[in-house]
Amino acid sequence: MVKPAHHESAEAHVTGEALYTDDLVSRFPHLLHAWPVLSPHAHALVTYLNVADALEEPGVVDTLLAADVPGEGNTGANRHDELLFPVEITYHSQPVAWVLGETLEAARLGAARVVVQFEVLPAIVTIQDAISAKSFHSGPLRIRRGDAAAAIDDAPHTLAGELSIGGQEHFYLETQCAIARYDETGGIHVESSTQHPAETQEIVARVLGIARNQVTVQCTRMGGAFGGKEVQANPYAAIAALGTWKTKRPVRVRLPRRLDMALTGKRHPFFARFRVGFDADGLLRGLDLELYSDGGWSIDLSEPVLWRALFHSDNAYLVPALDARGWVCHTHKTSQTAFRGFGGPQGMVVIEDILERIARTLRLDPHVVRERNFYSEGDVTHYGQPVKDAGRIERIWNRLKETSEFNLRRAEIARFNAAHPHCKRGLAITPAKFGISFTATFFNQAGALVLVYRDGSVQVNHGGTEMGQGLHTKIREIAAQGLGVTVDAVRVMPTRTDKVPNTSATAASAGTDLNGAAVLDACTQIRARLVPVAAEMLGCDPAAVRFAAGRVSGGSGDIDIASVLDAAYRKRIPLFAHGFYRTPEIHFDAKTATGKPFHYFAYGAAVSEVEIDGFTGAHRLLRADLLQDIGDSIVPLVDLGQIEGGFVQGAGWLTLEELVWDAQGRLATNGASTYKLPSWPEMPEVFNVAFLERATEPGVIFGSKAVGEPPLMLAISVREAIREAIAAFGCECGGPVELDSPATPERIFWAVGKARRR
Ligand code: MTE
Ligand code: LUZ
Ligand code: MOS
Repeated sequence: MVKPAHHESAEAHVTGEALYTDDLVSRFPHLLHAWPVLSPHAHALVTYLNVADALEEPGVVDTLLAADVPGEGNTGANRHDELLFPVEITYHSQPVAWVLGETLEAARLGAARVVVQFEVLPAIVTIQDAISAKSFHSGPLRIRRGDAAAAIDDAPHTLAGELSIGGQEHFYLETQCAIARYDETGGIHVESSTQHPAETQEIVARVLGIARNQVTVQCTRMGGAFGGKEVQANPYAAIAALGTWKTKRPVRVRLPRRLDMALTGKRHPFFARFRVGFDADGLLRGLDLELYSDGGWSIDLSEPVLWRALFHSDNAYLVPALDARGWVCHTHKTSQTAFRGFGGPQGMVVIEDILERIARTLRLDPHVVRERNFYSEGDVTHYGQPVKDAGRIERIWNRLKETSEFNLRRAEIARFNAAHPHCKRGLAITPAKFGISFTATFFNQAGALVLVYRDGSVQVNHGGTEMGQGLHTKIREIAAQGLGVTVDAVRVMPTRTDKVPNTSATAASAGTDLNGAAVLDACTQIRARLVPVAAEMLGCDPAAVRFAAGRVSGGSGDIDIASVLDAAYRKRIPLFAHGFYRTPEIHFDAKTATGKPFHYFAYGAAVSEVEIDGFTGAHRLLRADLLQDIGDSIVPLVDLGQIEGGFVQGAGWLTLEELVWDAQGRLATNGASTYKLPSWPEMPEVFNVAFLERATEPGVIFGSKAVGEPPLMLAISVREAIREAIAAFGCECGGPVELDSPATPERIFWAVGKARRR
């Protein structure tokens, strides 16, 4: 029996031996700790700043201010709109200055003694206020197909509505962290918990005003990232590097939880407004959609996030005429950023919300209206991309309905609900289609550097970062198969900018697709060089040479790969290679909003069953059945973990996790005590996960498919099951269930009351 491969660091994770950035602190003597001076206002001008008192604090070594920046004091990756030392404060708790101390405590006490005066300005805190004030970073972004207004006006039925969707805190277990020092040759070395070491290197070089070749960034692994470290690791790496530049000593920045939550961006809250036209069968005719995202104080990744929301406002459905427009609101809040799904989940929640409203208006079952609107083979999306493998949507749907006993359980639940006036169950099935590739086409490239030693052991360097998702585990499998060595012979090295340059963020679920293909490219080159050497040693035809698990065979011979490597070395054949991959055939024109932005789609579906208590609005997730298309899995146990974790994280976003900002723009939910995360009691009592069978994906590494983000959107079934249960409190006469997200007990309680009054 083949031993199921598990995460390469699983033992180290659970024994505590796995090293994260902050664990390296003890390796750097004379290290200084940095602490920020925070603004107590969301919008204000800094009128006076004096650090003299702070420097009197015992243990305080230095401070960092705008005048200390040798390069450009701006960490905004694209628009250069993030001053490291702002004169105008644009969100609550924004750092004004940093204090360096021999101990964290000294730095903290020093920061408290920095004197800052502010002129307070009015703050825009909500999306609604931003819309009224026309306070936008961007917009409208627009994707259109056909004449949506005419299609809606001509439709037999129309509906209009609104929906608010809350944001989400990443709550990675390891908060933002960086340690900078001078390296042995006078360059700046930064250990950073970053998904994008090349960009962290770029920003550090920018702030210090030096060339990128003077900066090395390394990421050993992250204790979770979920998009939160796609760009937002950069400013903390820059502060650490600036501190090192000024003091010539190693400097550590690590945000404790409270600061991480107050300072760093989250999933974008959205507000949607729609008008939809449909026929008596519930078939969509036209949709007019406005999406407003809350971008916070800087643009960050808000534009591509909004694009992805617009791309996914169809989910798995054919919308014959669609006019989708989006704006990024500029508010005085944290700068919202990438978060698993990257705007896709928000777009998909909106269309699923609309389909339920259509179904209940027509007194049809929501699942029937959903399946009637599915894409079929040959359809194209509103941005002009053919929906390849559209047939998989229905295949997954029908299979899951069977395995989850959907129809049988619907009948049981109807009986349960009839017998329980104050407690209702709901069952819902929802599909998910998620586009794989960075929508900014140029990001879809990757590099690798594979080093083979004469004893048959291997070091693999690639541009991807490990955040718990198992990328290194998959890369190890790929390299082992690609070279024909055992998995144990392969060591995946920490990600470093001096091994592979100009890399993309590990994001968009494409880590394995991109880096895996680059690694395979390098392995294939090395193997091709070994074939003639092995053929000569084995006395066989080169075409007959096989490499597997550290052995090389051909004809009747079978030898150790180390002997082939040694012979190749003596023939002066290089035993290392760099690999490269670029995703073929993708393109997108933002001006016309058409193209083929995605290499392929990842499909899935989920059935969720919930029970809600009419007195309290509390809900329980009784059972979840998921079916995800992951192609031919490279490491099934890792993929299973991704599907379970993604689903639970999505359910948390849609039902438990609520960000509350007060009227002054202060985040009131800045710790685990006030921000409710999913935990054991919130796990589904029955949890069945299956992979779609016969699902090889041609044109992707080993026929596999991306899995990191897509399962999160299966959690929309939980929200829809809750709406089913709420509807069950009402009469047969139907009517849409209006429910803003997240579906907290409070919102469910009020929605139940509304349903009961009908
Ligand atoms: N899984 C774990 N354990 N930790 C994470 O931080 N991030 C998710 C997903 N799964 C994440 C995770 C996000 S947002 C993405 S884009 C992908 O992993 C990135 O990795 P991949 O491209 O290698 O799948
Ligand atoms: N990051 C990005 C992403 O820069 N572009 C994307 O399209 C994307 N998609 C998902 C997650 N991160
Ligand atoms: Mo993931 S949101 O692409 O880092």
